[in-house]
Amino acid sequence: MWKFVLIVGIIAGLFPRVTYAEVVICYYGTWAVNRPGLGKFGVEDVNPNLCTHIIYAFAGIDSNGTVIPLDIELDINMGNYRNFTNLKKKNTKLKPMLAVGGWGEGSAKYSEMAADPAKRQNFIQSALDIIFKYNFEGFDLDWEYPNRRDTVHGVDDINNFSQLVKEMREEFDKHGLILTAAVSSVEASASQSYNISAISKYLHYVNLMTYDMYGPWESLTGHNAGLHKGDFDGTTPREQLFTADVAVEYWLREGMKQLPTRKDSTRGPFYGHSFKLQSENNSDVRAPSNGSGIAGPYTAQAGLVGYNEFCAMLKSDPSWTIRRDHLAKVPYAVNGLNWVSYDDPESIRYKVKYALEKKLAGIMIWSIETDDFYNVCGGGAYTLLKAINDALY
Ligand SMILES: *[C@@H]1O[C@H](CO)[C@@H](O)[C@H](O)[C@H]1NC(C)=O
Ligand SMILES: *[C@@H]1O[C@H](CO)[C@@H](O)[C@H](O)[C@H]1NC(C)=O
Ligand SMILES: *[C@@H]1O[C@H](CO)[C@@H](O)[C@H](O)[C@H]1NC(C)=O
Ligand SMILES: *[C@@H]1O[C@H](CO)[C@@H](O)[C@H](O)[C@H]1NC(C)=O
Ligand SMILES: *[C@@H]1O[C@H](CO)[C@@H](O)[C@H](O)[C@H]1NC(C)=O
Ligand SMILES: CC(=O)N[C@H]1CO[C@H](CO)[C@@H](O)[C@@H]1O
Repeated sequence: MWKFVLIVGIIAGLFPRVTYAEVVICYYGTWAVNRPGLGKFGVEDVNPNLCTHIIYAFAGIDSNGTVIPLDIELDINMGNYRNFTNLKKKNTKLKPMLAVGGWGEGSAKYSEMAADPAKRQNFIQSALDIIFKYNFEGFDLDWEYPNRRDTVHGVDDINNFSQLVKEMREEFDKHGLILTAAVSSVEASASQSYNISAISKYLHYVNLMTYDMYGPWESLTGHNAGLHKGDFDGTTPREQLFTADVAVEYWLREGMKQLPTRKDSTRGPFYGHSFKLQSENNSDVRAPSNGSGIAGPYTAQAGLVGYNEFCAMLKSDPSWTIRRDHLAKVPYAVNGLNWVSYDDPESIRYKVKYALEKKLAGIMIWSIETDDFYNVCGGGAYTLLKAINDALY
């Protein structure tokens, strides 16, 4: 593996510090190829020079644990797997990987697969088959989540997942393949799903999903991905624990490794959550909220907006007010009853700086197809990815 070593100058404090980062891991939600207008994002729209690893989301599994394409027409018949791994021809250092799982796959099949030695072998061998057939260079496990949701084997999922990761790494090492996993980040969730020290031994990178901390499913507004405790945070356990930095500290304490010995990365979201306020009179963080707010024109899902969609709204409608939570290091925007928590180049730079300070392996992005890849908003094409790369290198 290659490694970037950088010096980012003097971090506020007593001494200059050398910092490292080696990865920008980019998830690509391949369904974006079906979005209308300027929201359409196909493999040909990927800038292969702004990521070190790019992950195709998602493959699934069948009831035997066999890895299967979730969209055979797109993935196979239309050549999307092949086109995706061909991105390597444009950047020979790029590592194209395939993610299996995701929210839509649920937990049950994965719980069954991980509990059964034969199905685990089936899973690993079929993963290898796809990897070799289509020239992927690694695999990302997105089981959402062991011992949660519609799990079959409950708490046994924890050790079974460790076992799966161990067996998979042993097999992958024979072929020089990369193994990563996307994991829930905050202690309240992660402690139900993982033996962190066990999986940290076998994963090349741990992709911490440090987002969805607050969303429109709750009765109060809050940051999707606050880096630190914010201006409005009180002393409840919820407010004390649901931030990216507290989640990272938890994982480090439990055995996730830092550079240069080992590698893990934290994740920045390229989307925001939208809320509907109960009253214009209270539009702060922790204001009473009444469900999902605006949807984006391309992602078309109430309660969620891509950065590309939201920056265009901010640009075209002057009635939005942007505020910043100076402690949490994230912006939010208010317009009448509409309230949106999101990330922008400034908040992304803080996250990169934090990752460097903590000697994490780098930054993970969910997901590149909602970046402003066409420069609709004037921040430059691939605004957020560029901000990450500029801050890192
Ligand atoms: C699972 O494996 C069994 C035994 O090999 C086979 O009969 C069955 O068709 C498989 N199921 C799927 C969904 O492929
Ligand atoms: C894959 O690339 C080929 C050749 O450029 C192209 O004809 C095809 O449409 C691409 N497939 C997809 C799904 O974009
Ligand atoms: C977690 O894994 C470690 C390392 O494999 C092991 O020593 C420890 O006993 C496990 N913890 C639990 C609670 O199973
Ligand atoms: C919440 O929204 C619904 C309509 O979606 C409205 O009928 C209700 O009055 C609102 N509740 C509050 C407390 O604002
Ligand atoms: C907002 O505040 C104004 C002035 O205090 C008050 O008249 C109004 O009823 C309040 N609106 C709501 C929805 O609480
Ligand atoms: C390694 C391990 O803990 N295996 C367990 C996986 O789950 C099954 C079903 O609950 C258990 O029987 C195994 O002991």
